[in-house]
Amino acid sequence: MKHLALFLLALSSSFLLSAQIVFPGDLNNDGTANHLDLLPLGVAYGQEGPPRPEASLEWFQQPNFPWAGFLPVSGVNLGFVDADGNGFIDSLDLDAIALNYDSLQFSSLPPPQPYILSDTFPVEELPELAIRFDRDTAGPGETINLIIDYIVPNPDAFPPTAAPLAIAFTLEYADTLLAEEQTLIEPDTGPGDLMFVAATSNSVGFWRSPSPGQIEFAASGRGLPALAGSRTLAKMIIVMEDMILLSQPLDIMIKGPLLINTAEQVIALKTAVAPLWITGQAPEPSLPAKVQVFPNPTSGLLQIQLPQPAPAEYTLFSYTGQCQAQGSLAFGNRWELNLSGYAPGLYFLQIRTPQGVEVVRVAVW
Ligand SMILES: [Ca+2]
Ligand SMILES: [Ca+2]
Repeated sequence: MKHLALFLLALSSSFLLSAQIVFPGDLNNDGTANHLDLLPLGVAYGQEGPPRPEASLEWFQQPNFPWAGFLPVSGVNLGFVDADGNGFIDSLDLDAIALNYDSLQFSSLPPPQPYILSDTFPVEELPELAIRFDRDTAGPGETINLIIDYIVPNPDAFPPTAAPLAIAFTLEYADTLLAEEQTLIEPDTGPGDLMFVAATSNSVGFWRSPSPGQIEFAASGRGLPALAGSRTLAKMIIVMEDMILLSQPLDIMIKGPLLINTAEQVIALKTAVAPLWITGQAPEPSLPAKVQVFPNPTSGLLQIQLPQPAPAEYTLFSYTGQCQAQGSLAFGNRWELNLSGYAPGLYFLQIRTPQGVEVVRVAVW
């Protein structure tokens, strides 16, 4: 009887093992490991189940015990979500996504299915994913900050059980405009409540990476609705190519945006991208406001107009550098200097203010 029980146990184990084959990093079992695999991790965060026998982070088919639980909308068994196979679903499972990024598989069991979420949580005022830049124009070789904001107009629209949890999207742009090897992504890891996957064509440490002209990004709460309110998700530091011949807009497009709540339901999302104009030549540095003097040349009173109010000191030098006159302005931003007794020639008027020193050439005739 004891032998029979053991035999039945062995039989059921092998049956259970053969009932599931996973690839570590394909947490949603859609056939590849990428940024979307962060979403199931967020939904199922903290759950426990049977560890995977002989678990490995390598990308090969691994027999597994199916877990009792499933993702609520996609129906993926949680055995897939425990990517490292240690029996716990937590941030350690991120490693399998990074290590196997962009790998493909066709032989999981059940077979891979597209990650299509058929259940939508209705909202009246849609959350927004907004891309902005720290400037309006950029020239060749210049560094720009791209900021990814996530805006929730009405946080009260979501019950705690169905509030926004995770977001994923791809940025696409003309790869001839950016020096992609210099792109850096700085996710907002300060609060510590979000997990991130950010992949660029220069991603170091990823087995594979997205194509040039694409950045794949995902952020997810750790089982908790960390996207229930507005926040900045990340800053990207991008560098323009050195050789840009034509002035043109930097067309960054947000592709495949997907926002889900803690119940794995889709929440519709608006997107917006601020304009950035790429100039074919480096733009002139913006000139600080200048001291104005007039009339110039003069044979009498010279009007001096400061770009900002006093205090200011002035010194008038001859062409050979001798001090001819000195004084200061205690209030206002305009005064007169009488040059009627000065020998004709070129003079230098030095104006010293808290903003700096400026020298203006003045001609007397
Ligand atoms: Ca996947
Ligand atoms: Ca795990």
